[in-house]
Amino acid sequence: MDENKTPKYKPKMWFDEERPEGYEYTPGTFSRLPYIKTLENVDFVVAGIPFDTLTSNRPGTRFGPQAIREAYGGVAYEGIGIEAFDYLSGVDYGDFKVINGDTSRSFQTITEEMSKILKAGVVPVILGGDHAITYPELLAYRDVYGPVSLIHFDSHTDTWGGEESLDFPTHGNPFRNAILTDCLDCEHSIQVGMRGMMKNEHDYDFAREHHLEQIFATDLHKMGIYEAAQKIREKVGTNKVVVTFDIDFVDPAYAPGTGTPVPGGFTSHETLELVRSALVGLNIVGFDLVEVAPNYDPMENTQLLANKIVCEFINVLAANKAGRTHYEHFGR
Ligand SMILES: [Mn+2]
Repeated sequence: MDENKTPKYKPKMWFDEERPEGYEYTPGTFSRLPYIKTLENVDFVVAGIPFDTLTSNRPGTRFGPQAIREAYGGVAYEGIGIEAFDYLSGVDYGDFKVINGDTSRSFQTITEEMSKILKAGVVPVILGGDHAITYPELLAYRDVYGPVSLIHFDSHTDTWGGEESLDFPTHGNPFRNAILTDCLDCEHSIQVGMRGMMKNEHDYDFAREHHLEQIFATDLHKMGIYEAAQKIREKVGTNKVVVTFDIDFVDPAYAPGTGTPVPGGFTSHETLELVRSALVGLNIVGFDLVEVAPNYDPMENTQLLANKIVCEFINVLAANKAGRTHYEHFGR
């Protein structure tokens, strides 16, 4: 982020009196940010990728981005304890023009759009979409930054598939494909929350062969949030890091609106506290939050929590820009 950027774009409420031109309150944007497709004078953009063609189980994440936007929570002071828009400027960048059913063109669009954002020095905050989208995102990170560290919250490893996985991307193999195409610095990456859909013990072999550390859900429950946060921070160090968050990391009691839910996960509070304590102070170059399928949650709790997690991503960026090195409640 460019320290010299003047904060310019921030949420506007209907009752705000000052409304510079082009700054009208726009309904249905993320956190009531202005909907402007610009990379000028912004630290981050929120963008949707409504693509769910590569879902293996129950579809519906193409409806995720707008559902997350409309589950309005707003970027709040509590938690990290920062007024994010004192430090940041951001916009709702709209959705990437993906075409469900056309994977190759959609992937190309995702990589091109991501590259534009990254080359402008802007942090993308992506709303998915199924997890397949993270692979073409990571191709853009690789092209701009070289191999990056990854912090991957999920109940699944998403490293499935065999020799043919590059020809047959799914939402179950984005990280296999990212590793096969040298997108990741595996020695400084970590997967957290794994518990789902293992066919047998060999499902973890690929990650282990590539020295990709995993914290399983059972171990995370035992060690607790703060010890896990410390492990994540030590793993990543000062590397450039991409954060990818599959909503099914959270227990389906709190987030049932997803295609492949797995019981035995984490509460809303544990999730938010882990995000805050793990991420503040890291050299984060981008986020995505994927796999919200609002059609399986008529109560809208899933999309509300997803909205809150994304708000915390933005608070982390603000804390980083403010020069904070860690989350102040960490370990207390
Ligand atoms: Mn998953």
